Amino acid sequence: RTVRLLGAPLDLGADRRGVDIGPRAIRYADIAAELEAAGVSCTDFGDLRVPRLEQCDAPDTEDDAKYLDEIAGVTDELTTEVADAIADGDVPIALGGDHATAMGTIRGAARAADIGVLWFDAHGDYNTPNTSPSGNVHGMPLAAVTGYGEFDDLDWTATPTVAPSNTVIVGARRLDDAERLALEESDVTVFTMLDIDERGITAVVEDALDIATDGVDGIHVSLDLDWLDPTVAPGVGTPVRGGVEYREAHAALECVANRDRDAGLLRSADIVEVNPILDRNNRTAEVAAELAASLLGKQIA
Ligand code: DIR
Ligand code: MN
Ligand code: MN
Ligand code: MN
Repeated sequence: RTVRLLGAPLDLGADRRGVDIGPRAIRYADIAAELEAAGVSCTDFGDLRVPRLEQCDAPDTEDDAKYLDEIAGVTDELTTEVADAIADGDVPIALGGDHATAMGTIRGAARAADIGVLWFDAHGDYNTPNTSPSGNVHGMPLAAVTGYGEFDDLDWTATPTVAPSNTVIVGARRLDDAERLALEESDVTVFTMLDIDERGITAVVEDALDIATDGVDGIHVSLDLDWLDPTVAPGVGTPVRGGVEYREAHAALECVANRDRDAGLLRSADIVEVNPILDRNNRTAEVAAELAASLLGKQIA
């Protein structure tokens, strides 16, 4: 098995600058060596071209989805790259960049097969241009790929790319009000931190896997580093206290890997929101690289 790394130095979807350096930081943390230690070979296809924020027209203050056009261009290219990687038999991992990246990876993976999605995040990322309090597109990708809400000019959002009933958020602890209501109305499953507290991470992830894989051919794993507690992963733009601990994170991804080993489920992944400017000694990128290895089957013993 070969992982194909695709750098997506996208920072147009988030407010805090620096997340565009994330792909580099994850490479410096030696994700390739971590994966090879997991027995997986790794090829690096370099970075997608992303317009620099300074080159873009400034959004006006009323803009309800800032830089959506530019982001759409980048994610369209990522869609093609991801679909190509899967067609070649590789497992593409997109290195973000902000979480808007996932619109590209998920669409690419969904071209080849019906997939479910596991969304590891403190947030729901289920805002739409109409509900978003921030106008930041990184808070919207899950709505876009499940076909919820109106995204001007993103024609592909008119139909679901993945079924909401195969979409599961794990570790949520900060949802915006309208976002929470929309998730309740939807068929998306949300496991909060309280679910993890009460039942333990592995029981929750096993349930999430049952839901995500029901009736589909494979899964996409989307890992926002702010899923982890900020003491473990400080280098993120929107930290929220009370996240999963280091060992819980590994256990979660090991559960996914175990299911994958039995059933060959993992189609693609993204590892996003690593912001080296806000990090301490590249710690968050190191955690990201280690978690990638767990996802691809690295075992402690
Ligand atoms: C917030 C932040 N809900 C928004 N979202 C983040 O801007 O829509 N997602 N940070 O990971
Ligand atoms: Mn996110
Ligand atoms: Mn988040
Ligand atoms: Mn529901």
